[in-house]
Amino acid sequence: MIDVHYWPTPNGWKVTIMLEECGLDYNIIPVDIGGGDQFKPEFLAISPNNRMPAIVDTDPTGGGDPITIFESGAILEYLAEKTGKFMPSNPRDRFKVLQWLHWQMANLGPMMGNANHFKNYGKNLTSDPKQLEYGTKRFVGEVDRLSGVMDAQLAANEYLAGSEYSIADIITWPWAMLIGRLIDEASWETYPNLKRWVDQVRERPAVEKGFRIGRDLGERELTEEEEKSRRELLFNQTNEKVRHAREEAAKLAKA
Ligand SMILES: N[C@@H](CCC(=O)N[C@@H](CS)C(=O)NCC(=O)O)C(=O)O
Repeated sequence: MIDVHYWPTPNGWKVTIMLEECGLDYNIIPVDIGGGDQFKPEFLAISPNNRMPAIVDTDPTGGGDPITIFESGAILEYLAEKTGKFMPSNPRDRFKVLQWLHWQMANLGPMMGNANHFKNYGKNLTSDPKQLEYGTKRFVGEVDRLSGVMDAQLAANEYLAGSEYSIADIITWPWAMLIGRLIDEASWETYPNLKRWVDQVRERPAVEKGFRIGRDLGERELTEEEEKSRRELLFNQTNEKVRHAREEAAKLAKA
């Protein structure tokens, strides 16, 4: 059985979509990132960067003790290896997939996260619009550039890594499908091949199902007080603030 430490966000959906695609059994363990679950010592012992998703496989590849994995890219590689699905076995094609998987992790995910921060969250964090201008321009600009990179790749290929659907598509789709919402819906006209692929991947039943897992978890209307503490928690993280939780996690790991 696989325990998935999860909250319904693009990085979480990558894992539920992959599990649905592979037909693996799993348990959802909610990590309410607005409520601070990511700082609980028992979670930090699994995911030391205080970010979800993370998994614990109690029946791991190769046998032995349960295996814990954080970082969605590593999780998808592990599940692909465990099931022999969505990653080719020959090195030439495998590395085509892996280069796009790492591209998503290092480029599209972080740039979209930062673009969203400056463009949307920022206005609740500062009353000075000037502070947001440069960051918005820089990161929305990068998202536009990266959308062009995908569009060109998808003009020449059905899927991101070539002719086969793979973990490169599974890891990229949950972010890429939000590009219209982040830039503006009209921007899809600039990336017609990307739009074709977003719609095509969405038609897969496992994608639709994985994307809906735990939808209700994030839907509760928050009070103003809860919103304020959520902002404080998510956007004021320093070494000093998480030190205590990390020390508790280290004690737990030793016990
Ligand atoms: N590179 C990580 C990113 C994970 C990540 O940023 N998760 C966010 C939610 S989408 C999170 O857990 N945030 C909690 C926090 O900011 O404290 C991955 O792909 O697994």
